[in-house]
Amino acid sequence: MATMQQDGLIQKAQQLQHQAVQELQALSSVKECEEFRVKYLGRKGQLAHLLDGLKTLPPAERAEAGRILNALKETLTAELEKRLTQFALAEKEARLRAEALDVTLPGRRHKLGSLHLITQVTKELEDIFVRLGFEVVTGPEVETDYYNFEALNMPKDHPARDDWDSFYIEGFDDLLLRTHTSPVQIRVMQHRRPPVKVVVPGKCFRRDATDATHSPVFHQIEMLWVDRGITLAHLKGTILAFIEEFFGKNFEARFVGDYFPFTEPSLQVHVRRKGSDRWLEILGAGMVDPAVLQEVDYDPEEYTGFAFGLGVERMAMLKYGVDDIRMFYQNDIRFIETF
Ligand code: FA5
Repeated sequence: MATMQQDGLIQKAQQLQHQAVQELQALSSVKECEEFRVKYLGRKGQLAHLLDGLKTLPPAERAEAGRILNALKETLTAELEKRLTQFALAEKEARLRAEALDVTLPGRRHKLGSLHLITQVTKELEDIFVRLGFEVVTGPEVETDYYNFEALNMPKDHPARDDWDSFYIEGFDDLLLRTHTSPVQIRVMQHRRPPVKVVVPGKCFRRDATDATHSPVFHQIEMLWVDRGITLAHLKGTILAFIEEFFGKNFEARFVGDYFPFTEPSLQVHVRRKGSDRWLEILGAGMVDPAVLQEVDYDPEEYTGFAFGLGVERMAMLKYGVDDIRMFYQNDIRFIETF
């Protein structure tokens, strides 16, 4: 027969069970399950509180009351675990659903950049010259007066210097931004004996008025071939070969007499699309002047050579039908994307 005290405890246990089962059914998340566990099954929870009450029972009754409370604890724990597993599973599924990739969505396109047309044309020309047996070398953009003028047969008072007016480096009378790639001819020949067969791509700078065919910064490719027995025929043959290779058969070239202090004889080359009435000057050329060969200790009786310097922008303008050189530098994306 149950005593009063035991009755009280069992009654409380039943109330607790009733309330807990109701709450269990209302649980809706893992978090709420955790709160439930603390409230009922935790160290300071309601069940622990009832278990504490066992101490107040007479020893003979404790066993029975303890069994009831332990059974309740087991029931609540098992139910809670069941709910917890359900929610954990549901929450995992929801998370996976949220993270799922929709592989049917169209991808985001990344725009691929490309080389600037001037760089493309420079590379294309370098490739042609390399196939013709030339080696690519480069030189400094800031030059001394000696390499830019003096060694190229243009002493200080030479009037031809006026054609190549440049930008001088403040505080250094002797230093300027090179006006052409020809100074690299001297730099190469000073360090090598013939045969010399090089091409020199690079930037040049001039105080030229800007117009449709002139820019104060532009690109040249210099070509130099010095060896025994080089003649004007080699010069013409090489120029015609690379022009045909670069432009194809729809263009034609003409040679026109010119003057450069560092070549003798000198000439310039014009190119036009067949059928067009507009020629464009693309390069200056000539046989290396004996005075230049002597400057680098080559014997002009033994060696001869030819050189030319072509304007890369002009080549690109002709081939790709660009009417104004300024288009290359304005960075208009519609123009850049065309090539
Ligand atoms: C020279 O610069 C000589 N050094 C070329 C040379 C080399 C002659 C070796 C003989 C032997 P010129 O100033 O003509 O020459 O320039 C050569 C080419 O560079 C021109 O035909 C033109 O295509 C290009 N060019 C010259 N100035 C400009 C400029 N301001 N803007 C764009 N292109 C230019």
